[in-house]
Formats: sequence, structure tokens, C-alpha cells
Amino acid sequence: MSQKKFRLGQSRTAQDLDSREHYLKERVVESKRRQIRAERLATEVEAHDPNSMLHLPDTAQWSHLPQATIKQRHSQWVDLLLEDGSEIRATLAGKLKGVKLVCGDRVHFSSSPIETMDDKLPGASVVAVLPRRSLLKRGGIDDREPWQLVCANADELWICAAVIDPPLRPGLLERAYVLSLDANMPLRIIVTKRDMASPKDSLPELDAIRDLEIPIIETSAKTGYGLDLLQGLLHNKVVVLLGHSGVGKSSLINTILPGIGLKIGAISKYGTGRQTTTSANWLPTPFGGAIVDTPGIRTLSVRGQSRELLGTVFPEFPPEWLEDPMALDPEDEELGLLYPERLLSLQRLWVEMATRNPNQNVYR
Ligand SMILES: Nc1nc2c(ncn2[C@@H]2O[C@H](COP(=O)(O)OP(=O)(O)OP(=O)(O)O)[C@@H](O)[C@H]2O)c(=O)[nH]1
Ligand SMILES: [Mg+2]
Repeated sequence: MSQKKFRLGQSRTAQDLDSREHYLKERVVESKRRQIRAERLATEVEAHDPNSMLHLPDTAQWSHLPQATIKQRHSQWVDLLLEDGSEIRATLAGKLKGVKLVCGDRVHFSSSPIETMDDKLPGASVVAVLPRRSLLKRGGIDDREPWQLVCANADELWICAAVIDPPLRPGLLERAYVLSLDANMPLRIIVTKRDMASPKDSLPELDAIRDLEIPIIETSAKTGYGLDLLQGLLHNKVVVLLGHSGVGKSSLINTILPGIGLKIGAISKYGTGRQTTTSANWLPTPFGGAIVDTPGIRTLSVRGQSRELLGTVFPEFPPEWLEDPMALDPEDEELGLLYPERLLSLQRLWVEMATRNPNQNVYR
């Protein structure tokens, strides 16, 4: 039996009586709501302006204040790494409203206590952000937030992939290549947990991308294999580690920087959807740079990235294929593809770069 819905505080009879009036009123309210939403979407964020979230205000008037690096971002405050290696916690000054700060940002801070009613709030406050040397970002999940910022002022991106658990997926590596090109940062592929596959296993999953001239380094945090090579690469450099949850990013850092004691996930954790590391963490190294540990990612979105980057990511395809890859069929034997999955990948990235968020609720 279907039951009639009625609102709290309204009797069934009353609702029956003015149902038509009520219906009209609801329609007016809904139309107004739609209008407001449309206005909001007509801003630059709606136009998916890649820089709308990245503008930084002028810092000149704050240059007398000391500088620090954002070590870790929390929702209410940030942990700052000072020049002398010490750390302090700071809030964000109102002047920075609308600026998206990220791990690695260089900031000016004021250590004079700000007036606050809450004793729990830190005494220092960040007042200005310096221009970024580099900015690693990935496509956002929502059109109100076109980009998810990963790290500022880093030199290299190391994408970590385990030989097993979680499985090695070349698709993620291609995506990381797009992001590294966008940020103008060299990319290295770090294969982790090498001890979990036989030494004879040549890792054929990577064959399709071996010709890309991206260095591939095989490592094991358990046996120490390949770690001296990594240490050698860390001199005077800031390196961001990125990869699925559980590939062993934090384990790798714990071995490279003994005594740092980062939290490591349980072996059976893979697939639970929970990350062990929960926010990007800038860790200075004794080699004159830093390693940035990041929370595990599910995927790397390339929404909003330029399609022009695809020519570098897929150099084996003729330029005319890159103009409209969707016209090609990866299963067409006449194309003579050595790795048909690469064309499929190209098509996927091509479409995703121009897509909008499917969850967005636009009335047009
Ligand atoms: N056999 C083996 N296991 C490893 C290796 N490195 C890491 N592990 C294991 O993999 C699991 C996950 O390691 P984590 O270092 O927490 O992985 P993570 O990438 O930092 O994960 P998130 O912080 O969630 O992103 C742990 O149980 C580690 O013991 C390795 O080289 N060999
Ligand atoms: Mg971790």
C-alpha cells in the first residue's frame, strides 16, 4: 500500500488543502536555488581555470618576518620546519583566506602570539606564502576544487609500485608521468618489495614502458636491495614519493633515514581502503634535501591536464594519432601494435583530461 508523505508539523488535512499552493512555493524556492548555483558555477572555477587555485598574493610587505617550510598540513593548522631544524605549529592568518597551502610551501610566519580565546590554538601564525619553485598537482574530485595539490617546491617525483601486493599497474605510472611533466619535475619509477618476486622474474608488466627512458629502480626495504642507489640520488634534492597505499613508501623512508620511525601499515591491510600515512610529510635528509612521504593514492586523476603532454608520454605513436586517438581501435591488427594496451591507455587519458566531474550537479 502506498503511503502519502507529509511534513512534520503539518496535518494530513492541511497538506491536502494547500497542496497546490505548497507545490508552487517549492518550485519557486527550487528555481532560486538553481539560479544561485548557476551563478556560482559561472566563476572561473567553473571554467576549470587551471590557475584559479594557484594564485599567491604578493609577499613584499612581510619580507621582514622569518621564513619556514610547511612540513605537514592539518585541517586547522600547519607544522612548520624552521631554518634551524626545529618545528612549530602555526595557524593560518585571515589574509591567506582562499590560498591553498600545501606541504613544501615556503612561508613567512609571525611568532608573536595571536589573540585567541582557545588555549589549544598554536601561538604562531602563517602570514604569507612565497612563490613556488614547482607545484605537483593532480586532478581534483570536484569542480569546485579543480586541483588537489600534492607538494610544492620539490625537485623530483618518485612513483612507487610494488611487484606484488598491491599489484603492479603500468597505468598509474603513465599518469604519474603526465603529472611530472606538468610540474616540470623528472620522474623515476621505484619498484618496491623486490624480495617478493623471484630474482629471475623480469617484471614483464613494465615492458611496455621500458622504452620511455624513465629510470626504473628496483628496491626492497626488507633486504636493503637498491637502497644505496636511492641514497645517492637524494643529494641536495627534494623528492616526493607517491604510490598506492601499502606499496611501502614509508618503509622505504624508514630504511633510508634510520631513526625517523614512520608508521608502517599491517601486511594484510591492502584493499581495506585505509592509508597508514594520512598527510604529506616533508622529512629533511642528512643529504641536503628532503623526502616527502605522502598518503597512498587510489588513482591519479589527469582531469584538466593539457593533452599536449601525451606526445611525450606516448612517443611511439605518430602525431596524427594523438590528434584523435578515439578514432582508432586498439584491437585493429592492421595498426601493428606491439602493446595494444598502450593505445587503450592513451584513449583513457585523452578522454579524462577533458572530462568534467561526473558527480557535479549542474542544472543547464
Ligand atoms: N616483503 C616486503 N614487505 C614490505 C616491503 N616494504 C614494505 N613492506 C610491507 O608493506 C606494508 C605496507 O608498508 P607501508 O610502508 O606502510 O606502505 P605505504 O606505501 O607507506 O602505505 P600508506 O602509508 O598507506 O600509503 C607493511 O606491512 C610493510 O612491512 C619490502 O620491501 N618487502
Ligand atoms: Mg605510508
